[in-house]
Amino acid sequence: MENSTMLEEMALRALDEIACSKAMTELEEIRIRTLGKKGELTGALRSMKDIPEAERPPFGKRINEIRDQLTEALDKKILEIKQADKVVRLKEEAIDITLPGHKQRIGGLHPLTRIYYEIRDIFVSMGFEVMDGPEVEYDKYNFEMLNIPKDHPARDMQDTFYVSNDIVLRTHTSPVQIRTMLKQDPPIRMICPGRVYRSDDVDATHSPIFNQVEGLVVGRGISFAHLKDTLDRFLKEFYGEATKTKFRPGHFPFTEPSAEVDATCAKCAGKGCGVCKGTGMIEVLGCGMVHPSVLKGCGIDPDVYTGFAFGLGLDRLATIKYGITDIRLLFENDIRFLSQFK
Ligand code: 2U9
Repeated sequence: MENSTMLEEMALRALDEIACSKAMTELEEIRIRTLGKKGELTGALRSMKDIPEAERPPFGKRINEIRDQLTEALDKKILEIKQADKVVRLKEEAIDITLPGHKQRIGGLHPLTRIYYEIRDIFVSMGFEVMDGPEVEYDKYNFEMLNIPKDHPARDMQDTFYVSNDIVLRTHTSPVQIRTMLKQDPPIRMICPGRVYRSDDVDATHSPIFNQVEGLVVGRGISFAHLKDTLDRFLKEFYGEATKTKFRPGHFPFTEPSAEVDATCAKCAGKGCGVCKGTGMIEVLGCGMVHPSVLKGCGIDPDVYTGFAFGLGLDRLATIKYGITDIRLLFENDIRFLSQFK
């Protein structure tokens, strides 16, 4: 067959194949076969020497035209395939943003933490500082320096967890006040929150681990009137402005005089209910003027300075405030219980 006819046929076939191809690999094969160094067009160029000289220029020109035509067709097809690939890829990678998202479960504060924060904020607003101390404590700080001698019933083996002869798990947060008075001169205005330990059997109202907030104010001329007004103010802030308070005589080894304080029952507003056993009042804290020998033991002259202290049980306040009938719920971390406090 004549060279020029073969060239035209080759060109038509190649163009047809380019038009029909669906993949980059196919196009690459066609490119190598037609335009490559050992390809069909190079072959045609070489065959020029076999044709009459007069026919060579138009034949050569035609080869160049076909090279341009094939290059153009290949480039165009490459672009088309790339675009088609992109459409497929975008389709595959598409994210359905109309799907509903996963709902995040947002936690809440533990009821004890909530109550503590409320109490802390009230005292901080009155100028009290928050102090911390160890839960494993010297017998000396937990008992001795608080006027609790060796034969006092509060030191009974049944009440206290002894770590060794002179080290205990603190039975109240009072040693934090002792530590503060030992290292800080009056005036002192502090609260100390924290976990305390007593060797109690567990039941609906008792736990060997519970939580207290205690407070201490020491300064010149601090009197029972300061104590009464501070705690009355605190209880009105905590339970509501309508709350009434009653200070009854009490007894603690570390305070003299001492008092136990009742507040209007928040559940029935003083009318009498199950929570307050019909009395309309409920015992919420203990307090008193710091015993002179406690001040003295901490290097504070009781003839110059006086002070008052108070203590409250957080767990008890939480059960009263939220109507919780079993203290164990506060320690079991059952999500069905906790999720009610959001
Ligand atoms: C120092 C001096 C005095 C702290 C006080 C109470 C009264 C009190 C109880 C409340 C309920 C303990 O958790 S509870 O069972 N506490 O009634 N606490 S006065 O007196 C102090 C503390 C430290 C140096």
